[in-house]
Amino acid sequence: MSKQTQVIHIEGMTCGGCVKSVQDVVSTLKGVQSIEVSLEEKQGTVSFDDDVVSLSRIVDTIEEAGFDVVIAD
Ligand SMILES: [Cu+2]
Repeated sequence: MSKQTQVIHIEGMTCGGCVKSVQDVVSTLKGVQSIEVSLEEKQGTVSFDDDVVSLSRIVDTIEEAGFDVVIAD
């Protein structure tokens, strides 16, 4: 596999600033093509190249920013 899109559930976002924080930290990761975050759905859709960055690295980055992540299948 290389390019893939994953939907993740993000807990702890309360406002647009939180959404921006998540988007900002994830977009700085090498290998991430895009991330869209919905505050209402508590969900993020991230497209990335898993030859360059792992999903767990992305999850760790979001958690380091102060949010909790649940991977949806
Ligand atoms: Cu906030």
